[in-house]
Amino acid sequence: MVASQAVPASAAGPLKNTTNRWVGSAVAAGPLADEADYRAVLTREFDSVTPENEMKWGVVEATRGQYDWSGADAIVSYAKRTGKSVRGHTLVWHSQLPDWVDDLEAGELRSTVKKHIKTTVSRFKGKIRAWDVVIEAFNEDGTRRETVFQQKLGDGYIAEAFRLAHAADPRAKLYINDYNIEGINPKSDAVYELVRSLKKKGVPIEGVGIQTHLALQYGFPTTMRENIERFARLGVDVAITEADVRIPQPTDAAKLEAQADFYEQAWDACHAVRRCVEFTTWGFTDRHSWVPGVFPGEDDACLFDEDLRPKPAYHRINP
Ligand code: 9MR
Repeated sequence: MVASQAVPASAAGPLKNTTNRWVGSAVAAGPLADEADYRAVLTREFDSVTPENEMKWGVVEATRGQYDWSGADAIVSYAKRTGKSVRGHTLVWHSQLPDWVDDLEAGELRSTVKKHIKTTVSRFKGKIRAWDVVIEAFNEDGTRRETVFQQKLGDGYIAEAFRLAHAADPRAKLYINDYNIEGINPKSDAVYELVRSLKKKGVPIEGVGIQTHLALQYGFPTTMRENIERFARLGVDVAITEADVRIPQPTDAAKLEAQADFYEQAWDACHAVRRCVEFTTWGFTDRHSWVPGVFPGEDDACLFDEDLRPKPAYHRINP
């Protein structure tokens, strides 16, 4: 099969060797274990991995007090074997929460979040380059999302999460992370203001993760570079953490070129700013992608097709 061949997809060499940024992908433990061709392309092209679901609270502690680290451990040990960096994902998120967390009253929720952060971060201490500590905390209009954490713990839950994560692994780079904050808009303004105030208070926040889930029909966020620059000026790193570009079906050659334009613009926006240190995609093959399940009628968002052949977008960023 084309995909398992040892030669890189580009004459220039693998994607990871073309830049001094981390080049990552979200990884799922299932195909990593079961599909040799998936593993081969991942190993060849990327130098960082983000567990797509395997470190989420709902996965590691679905039943209170009973931990399942099998998927997370498998990905972290793959990374060690193959010399890859790991981005930890994610500690405090309103989605994929275990059911039992919803019913806790404030005091117990606070101590439970504390235990969750301490347990998870300590377990992988020294093995995680960067953690997505809090993700998706804002609404599109820049107000705080009314999550269980916001409602019961109040505004301070974010600073608290960063302090706890830092105590558990002082060397991991700690990030806040969100989607639809690629360009300058009310939501990215809110993240900007939050980072500024946390830095001022001495909260250990070191990065902003810009997910970069894009879709052809919404156009490219043209202020992306400017936005990355303003975050960098606050004295934090920036990472592109979940890039993909959805195509309204059916896919054709023109749409694949348009997708390549989007990837190239996002790649260039990151590379224009010294403090943009990572470009991670949310999966690398259309064979396994969250997109069609969540956006019916949209698909083919990744750099490689279902047969692991590089698409025009790949060749655009690695000519
Ligand atoms: O790709 C992930 C998918 O497999 C899960 O079912 C989903 C659960 O909500 O989460 C997806 O990943 C999300 C990520 O963790 C946070 N940002 C948005 C991603 C896409 O939904």
